[in-house]
Amino acid sequence: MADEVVLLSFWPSPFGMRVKITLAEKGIKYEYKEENLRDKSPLLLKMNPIHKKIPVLVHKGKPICESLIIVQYIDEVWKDTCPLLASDPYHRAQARFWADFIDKKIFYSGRKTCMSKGEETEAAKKELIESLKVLEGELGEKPYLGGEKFGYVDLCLIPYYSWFYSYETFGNFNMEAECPKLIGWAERCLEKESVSNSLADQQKVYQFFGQKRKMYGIE
Ligand code: GS8
Repeated sequence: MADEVVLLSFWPSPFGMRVKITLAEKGIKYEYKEENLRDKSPLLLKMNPIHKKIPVLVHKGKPICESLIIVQYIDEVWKDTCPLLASDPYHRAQARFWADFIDKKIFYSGRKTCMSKGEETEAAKKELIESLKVLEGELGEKPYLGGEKFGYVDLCLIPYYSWFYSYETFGNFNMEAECPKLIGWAERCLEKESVSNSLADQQKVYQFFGQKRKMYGIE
């Protein structure tokens, strides 16, 4: 029911996009509330008083915070439709390892690539490309990071596709030349409506970073 599930998010956030994909995969109807992170709503402050960050899922009035925890919560509560984590404990542990790797390695180096200049950009870009290549190695010849079908690790990483154009433009490199298999994987993921309908537009994200760079005097 629409009034049972509410998502508080901010459109360019890869963390928020993860939750949108998960809700779409499960076919869950929900109310979406866009947050202004410069003027956070009383609801966000009430629902996530510790970190005051999006995304927050509010289910039957109760908040769940942190994107990976939200995705796992949804997978556990709506367990009969389209399971995202494997049932085998070892495979679950492996998937959690890679999600953790993505959180530690991709977000910050990617953001720095878009929000810095000179040597700082070069260092961030190097870390970003190295980490993406590690993920490409993990993908190997499989269609998805989750194996034969789209799963938890795929939905953790694919939101960064929305940032790829910004990475290569601000970082001055070519994603497809550096990580061709990852681009093939991203295109495969995008064939799914749950993904294509949930991702932010690459050009819009680029404009968003452009504005932020002006605001922070990086240009
Ligand atoms: C990260 C959420 C986050 O950084 C998760 O949900 O997985 N580990 C968390 N959210 C950012 C927006 S995305 O850059 C946020 O809400 N920032 C607001 C602030 O820091 O004030």
